Amino acid sequence: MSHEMTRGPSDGRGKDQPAQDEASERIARETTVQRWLASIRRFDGEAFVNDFLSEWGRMTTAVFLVERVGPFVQTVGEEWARGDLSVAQEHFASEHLRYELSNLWKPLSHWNSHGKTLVLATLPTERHDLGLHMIACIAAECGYRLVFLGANTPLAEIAEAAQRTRASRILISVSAHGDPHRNGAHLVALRESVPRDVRLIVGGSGASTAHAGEGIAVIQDLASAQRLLASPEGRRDA
Ligand code: B12
Repeated sequence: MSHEMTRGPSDGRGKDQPAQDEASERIARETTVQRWLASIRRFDGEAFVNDFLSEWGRMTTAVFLVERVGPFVQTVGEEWARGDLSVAQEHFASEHLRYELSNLWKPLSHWNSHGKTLVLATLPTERHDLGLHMIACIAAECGYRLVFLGANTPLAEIAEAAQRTRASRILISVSAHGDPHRNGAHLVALRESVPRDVRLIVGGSGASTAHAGEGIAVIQDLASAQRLLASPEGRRDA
């Protein structure tokens, strides 16, 4: 968790204050998710985007991703799985998220054109790329130039892109869908096809500690990734 994510009252308020703050934050999170869902249900992209950007303006990007976007994506997945959200509504939500998240990280990445380079991709057959856009927002804010390959990328091409751009790290997002064994085999193959000094970082709800190994780091949450990418140590070896 970043400092902003965990900060508590420092103004001498009562001891019940943190619990109250937590409760009001939970309510704010849930009402935002419900408002966003209502816009998606009626295919009202303008209302969704206005609300999305207004929430983003109220907090740090990391907090916004963890406290707003993550819970929203989770709820979209649950409602879709229950049949309470149609395929069209889920697609509509995903398309808007991809576009808006890209708009958050792309200008920063261009601004960082002289920064260290990271390659971002999902493994073959993995079509879920929203987690990749989320980590892209964090990485761009930390000063990196991003080479975003997106979903379902052949391993050889991820490796080639990393080599050609002299990337210091490859970030891979793995969703809850997919075969962990096959993903593990892909990661080992990718690891073997890039030089040792290129770090491989794997994240997302489908990333398991079983995937970690020599030269493969597993980071499951955005806050830890932010700490790693922002730390002087991380940036020195990046
Ligand atoms: C949107 C969506 C889709 C869209 C994807 C569109 C897109 N552009 O991404 C489409 C329609 C394509 C789709 C397809 C499918 N989907 Co889908 N989908 C989702 C949904 C709602 C969001 C997926 C997503 O992007 N998650 C990724 C991020 C946002 O979440 P996360 O993995 O927890 O990542 C977090 C962190 O771990 C971190 N992180 C993520 N990546 C990285 C990387 C690094 C390096 C780091 C440090 C951190 C990090 O950031 C995130 C924020 O905290 C999920 C619901 C869910 N809860 O995820 C279902 C879900 C993943 N899908 C599911 C299914 C079943 C499918 C399909 C099989 C459906 C079908 N029958 O066709 C296909 C499979 C497609 C494929 N081959 O990949 C299931 C999987 C269940 C399971 N355990 O197998 C889910 C969980 C829905 C559900 N509740 O049942 N899906």
